[in-house]
Amino acid sequence: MTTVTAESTRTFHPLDPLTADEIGRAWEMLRAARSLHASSRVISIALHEPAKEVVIGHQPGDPVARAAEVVLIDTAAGKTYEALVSLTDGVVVSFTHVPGAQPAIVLDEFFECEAAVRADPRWQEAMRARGVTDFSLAMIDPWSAGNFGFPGEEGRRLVRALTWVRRSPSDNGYARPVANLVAVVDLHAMKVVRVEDYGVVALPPEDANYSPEVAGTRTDLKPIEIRQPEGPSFEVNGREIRWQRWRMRLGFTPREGLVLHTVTYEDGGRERPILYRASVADMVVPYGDPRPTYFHRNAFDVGEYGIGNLANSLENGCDCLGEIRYLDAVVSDNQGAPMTLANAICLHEEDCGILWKHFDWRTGYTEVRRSRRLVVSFIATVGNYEYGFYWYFYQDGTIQLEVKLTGIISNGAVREGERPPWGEIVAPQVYGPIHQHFFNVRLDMMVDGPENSAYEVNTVADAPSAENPHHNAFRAEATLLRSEGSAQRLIDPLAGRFWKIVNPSRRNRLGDPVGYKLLPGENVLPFAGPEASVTRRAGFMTRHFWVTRYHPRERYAAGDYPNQHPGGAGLPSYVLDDASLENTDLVVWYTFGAHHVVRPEDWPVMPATSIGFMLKPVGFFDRNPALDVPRPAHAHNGAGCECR
Ligand SMILES: [Cu+2]
Repeated sequence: MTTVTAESTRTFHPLDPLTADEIGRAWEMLRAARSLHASSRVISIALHEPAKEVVIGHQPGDPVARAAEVVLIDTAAGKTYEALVSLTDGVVVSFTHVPGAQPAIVLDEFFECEAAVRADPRWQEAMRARGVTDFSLAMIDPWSAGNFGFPGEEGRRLVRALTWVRRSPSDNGYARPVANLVAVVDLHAMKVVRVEDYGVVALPPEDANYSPEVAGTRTDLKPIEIRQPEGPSFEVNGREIRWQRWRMRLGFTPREGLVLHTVTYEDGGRERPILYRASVADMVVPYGDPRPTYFHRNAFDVGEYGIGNLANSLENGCDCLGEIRYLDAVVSDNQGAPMTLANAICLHEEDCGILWKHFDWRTGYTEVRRSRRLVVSFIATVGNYEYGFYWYFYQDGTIQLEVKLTGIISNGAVREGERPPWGEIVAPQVYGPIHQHFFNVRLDMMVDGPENSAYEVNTVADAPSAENPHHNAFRAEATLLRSEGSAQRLIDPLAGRFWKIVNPSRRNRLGDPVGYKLLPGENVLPFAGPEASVTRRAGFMTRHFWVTRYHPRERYAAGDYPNQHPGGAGLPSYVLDDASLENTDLVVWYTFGAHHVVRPEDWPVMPATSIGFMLKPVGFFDRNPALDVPRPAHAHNGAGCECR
C-alpha cells in the first residue's frame, strides 16, 4: 500500500533527484518489506536513473516511474545490500546481498569510530605517553584501510584511524599530529582491533590557527561589488538551467555530488546535445611515504567517502560572489531519514575577460566582446581537505571543469631536525608527505546524437622531402580509436595531443563530422609502482584518457565498491571485452592528477590550487558561435554607451 501525498503526484522529470519525501518513503517501504532492524546502516538513497531511451524520449507531462537505489549495511551480520525500490509501484523490486563489498565510510561511522578509539585503553596509554591526558581534545580521522593482504583483515569493515590533538576546543587540531600511532578499527563491531604504536614523538610546538584574531587582517582592501541590477541571465526551472544557448539539468548524488545531465547548446533553433551525463566518477590520493603511519594513506574521496554527502552549505559573498542562485541537495542520513544540504549547488555568472576582439588598424574600426561564463559549483570537505568543483559554460561552446584544492594538508609530526625524504617540513616539527590527487571524470558523450567515434590527434613534423624542402612542414594527424583496448591513452603535450569525439553521421557545412575535443590541462602519472596496492585498486589513474562503450552498470572509475577492494575493478575491468567504439554510444573517462609537493605556504591552510580540463567544439559549429554576443555596455559612465 502506498500513501499518495502532494509530493507523489507532482510532475517529475525522469532525472529529478529524489525529494526528501521520496527518500523517506523509500526507506520506510524497504524497512517494512525486509523487516530491517536497528543494526542497519544506510549508506545512500539515490535516484535510480531511468534508461537513456526513456530520458531522451521524455516529453513534459509524460508519466515518470520513480525509483530509489539504496545501499545499506547490516552491521550485525557484516553484510552489504543493494535494494531497488519502486516509489511509483510501492514495491521493493530487488534486495541483493553484495558479497565482499565495503561501501563508503559514512558520517555516523566517523563519529562512532572517534568515540570508540577515545575510549580504548591501549590508545589512551599511547596518548598519555605523549603527554596528552584530555582525550576530549583528540580528533581521530577514519582513514580508509586500503587492502594490503594483511592477515585477519579480509571480510572485516576496517579503517586505520589517525589522531591529532587540539589544544582547546576551538584550536586547529591538525596543527598537532600524533606521530607513529594507528588505531585499526572494525566499523561493524565498532571496536578497536589493535593499536599500533611505533614510538613516541613530541607534539609539534606551534599552534596553526588562521582566524583573523590570530592571523591579523590587512586594511588596504577596497570593496568590490558584483552587481546585476536586472538579475542573472540564467533561468532556473526546477532542476533545469537555461543560460545563453546552454540548457542542462542538475542532478546530485551522495557519492558524486553534482551531476550534469543532458547538456545541450541551441544552434539555429535546434537543441544540439553534447553531454548526456557528466560527473566526478572517482578520485584517489596516493601518498609517497612508505612508513607505517603513511603508506596506507590512499583516500578514494568519491568511492570511499562520498563527496555528495560531504558537500558544504555555501554562503553568498563568501563561497560565491555576485547574483547567486542556489539549489539544495537532499541525501539521506545513516538511519534512512532525508537530510537536506541547503545551498549545496551554486549558480552564478562571471565576467571572464575578453571573448574576442579585432582592431582594424587601417580604418580604426574595432569590435570587442566580453566573455561571460556560467559557473555551476559545489564544495566538499573530506576530513582535512576541501575540494571545490567548478563547471564553466562559455558563450563560444566551451565547457570547462576546474577543481580547486584547498583546506589542510595531511601531515605528521617529526623530531626536531628530522627531514624525511618523502616530503617537506611546513612548520616546526610538522611534516607534509608528497602526494598526488587523481580525479576521474566520466563524460557520457552525446555529440549531436548518441552515436559517436573517438580520435586521438597528434601533431607531427613532416620528414624533409621534395615536398618539404624548407623543413618547416608539420600537420595534425587524427587516429581513430577503434576499440576499448586501443582507447587507453596518455597525455603528450609535446605532440600537442588532444582527443576528439565526433558524430560521423552529422556534418558541418565544410563536410566534416561535427565534434568536441578534450583538451588536457596540467597532468601527471602516478609514482606508486605497478605492483602497489593503490595502483591495482585505482587502475583508472594509470591512463589519462579512456573510452568505453556505454553500459548502464559502468558508472565508477574504480568500480562500485573501492573501499578495501583488492583491485582490478572499474575501468580496467570495463575494457576487458575490448568493445568496438566506432559510431556507437561512447563514454569518455578522463583522469587528471594534481601533483603535490607541499610548501610552507600550504600551511596552516592551503591557498586554493586548481586543475582541470576543457571540452571545446571542433567543427561542431560552422563558425565562431559567439559573434552575436552584444557589444559591452560601459558600466561606469551610466550612459549605456557601447565600447567602440
Ligand atoms: Cu594535496
